[in-house]
Amino acid sequence: MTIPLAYNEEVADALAEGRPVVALESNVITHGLPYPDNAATALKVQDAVRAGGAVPATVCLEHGRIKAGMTDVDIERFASATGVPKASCRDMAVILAEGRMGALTVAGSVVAAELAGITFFASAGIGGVHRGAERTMDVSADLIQFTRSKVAVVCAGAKSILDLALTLEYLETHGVPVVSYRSADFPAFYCVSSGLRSPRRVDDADVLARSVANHWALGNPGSFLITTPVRAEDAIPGHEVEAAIADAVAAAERNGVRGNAVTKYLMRAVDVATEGRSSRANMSVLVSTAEVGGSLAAAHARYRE
Ligand code: PSU
Ligand code: MN
Repeated sequence: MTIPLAYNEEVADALAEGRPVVALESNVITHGLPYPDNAATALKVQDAVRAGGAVPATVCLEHGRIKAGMTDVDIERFASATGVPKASCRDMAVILAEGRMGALTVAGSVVAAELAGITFFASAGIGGVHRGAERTMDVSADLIQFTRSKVAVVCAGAKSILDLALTLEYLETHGVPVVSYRSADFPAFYCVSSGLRSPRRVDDADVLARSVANHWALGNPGSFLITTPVRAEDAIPGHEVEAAIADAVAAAERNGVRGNAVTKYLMRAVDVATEGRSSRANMSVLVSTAEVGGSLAAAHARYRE
């Protein structure tokens, strides 16, 4: 059997004509920002993909189908609904069988993108290895799914609520390339640098497009990670968020927050603690990753011609 896919018109036309498409996650809509900012932001992020030269395909689950390209009406419905479950790769089968709405995480989105024939995916922040994972074993399924789905993932690294050094170690062990586009360091969402050097830097979009194609021509089964940092003028210095993160991690443990609730809990706590500083950086990084994702998908589509 195959899972039914529902494409919106813009995405269906682009794929049929071989034009570049960039998948976007829907978990950020339902679990990222409050309504109505979440709906407005989702539309802005889609426009950023268009500004980069590609067609956006925000992906979600509904009515037993994978939607590849949410319409504005879909986005409004997801943004205003309450209780839409976070759908990672492990959750998709049951949510589809029950015909319910599901907001796809990065892991769920790369599964959806690959099935839909979409090569590029952009997300401001990916999941990773959590701080204290040596005790909790909390490693995001995003990383594991990167070892399985052939998708080029463009992101601004991950928030420092995670252990980014361990996140890079995991990706190295599993042979997932991490390439920083036009920067030397692995970024940390709000921050231009995580303080960690990126394993590799490439400045030329065409070389990057060829690298993505080569990765799969070499027989590799998984994703190719590309990072692009927040614009320096909108960034938050790392030391300004560090105290908030340490407090949030301690509070999560104290309050017994576990499983798939941990990430949202930590992100909320840090956003509250850095309010004012974080909202501008947040918007900036959402838009810049989507725009760079669009431009790289366009370079990749040119390279394939
Ligand atoms: N922004 C981040 N990190 C994240 C997320 C957003 O900086 O982890 C969201 C994404 O939707 C990601 C999900 O796929 O959280 C990962 O959740 P978990 O850690 O439970 O795997
Ligand atoms: Mn987890």
